[in-house]
Amino acid sequence: MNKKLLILSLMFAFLLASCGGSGPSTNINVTLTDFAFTPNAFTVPAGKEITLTVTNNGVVVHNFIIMKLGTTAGGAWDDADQANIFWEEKDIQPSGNFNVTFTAPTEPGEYQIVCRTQGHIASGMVATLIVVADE
Ligand SMILES: [Cu+2]
Repeated sequence: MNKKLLILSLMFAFLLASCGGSGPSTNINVTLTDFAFTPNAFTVPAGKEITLTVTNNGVVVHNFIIMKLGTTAGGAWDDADQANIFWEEKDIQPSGNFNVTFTAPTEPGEYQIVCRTQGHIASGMVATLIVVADE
């Protein structure tokens, strides 16, 4: 009985350890749906090459746009937001699944990620890129 309990608590501790780590990664895996990024926060090391793996499980075209530090696209995408793009992967087709790389911002901070297709920001297609100093 005690042994079983010990094994169970060891398994639980292992589960916690394997799920809990949300340290910076140079890999981002994101699933796009109508209308969300899943997950909706990514932590990456500053200035490193990041591999973005995108799956669009929605039925419409989506975008993955990282805004410059200190800017957001607000409630809806408009032409003025164009100047505030740090990096973007545009026109991601439904059922698309691919990898692309980009260089993470060198300045630590929280960067907004949005989908600029009309109405998608308002529908919730917003995420956060958390850039941390590379140690
Ligand atoms: Cu979208």
